[in-house]
Amino acid sequence: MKNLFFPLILTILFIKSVLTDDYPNVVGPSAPLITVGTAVTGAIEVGGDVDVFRIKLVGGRAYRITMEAISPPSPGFDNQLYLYNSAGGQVATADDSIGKNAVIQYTAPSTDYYYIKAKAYYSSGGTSTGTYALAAVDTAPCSTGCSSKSY
Ligand SMILES: [Ca+2]
Ligand SMILES: [Ca+2]
Repeated sequence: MKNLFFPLILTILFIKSVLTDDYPNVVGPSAPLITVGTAVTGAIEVGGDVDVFRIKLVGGRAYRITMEAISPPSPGFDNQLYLYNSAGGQVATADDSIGKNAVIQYTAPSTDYYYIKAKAYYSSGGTSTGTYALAAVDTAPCSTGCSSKSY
């Protein structure tokens, strides 16, 4: 019986953490709607968690979408952002844009809903959980030290 105890506890902890995930993992209309200019906070509760948000962007406007670790970030919390169009196609991604924080610079080609996926680099054994602030702003160009790539 002893040998079953720890796997059981770990399973219960895992299920509990999955059940308390703050935002859905799926890119689709069920993702909670956030608005440009209003920051939200969330958590990567377990390694491999992703949190998906829905946002309306206006065609021709440039946006800066930032995922920033909330101080103090757990060591190794390396956040990453993905941006998808309304059809679920990936249009931009960012990693290590400012330190370990992710910043996407994106000019929306059309007025539509887009999806933002927040996650952390995940490798088994690594520390990949933490809390973050996520915000999209209609913006001026990124200040120095930013990078992102678009597809
Ligand atoms: Ca989460
Ligand atoms: Ca999630």
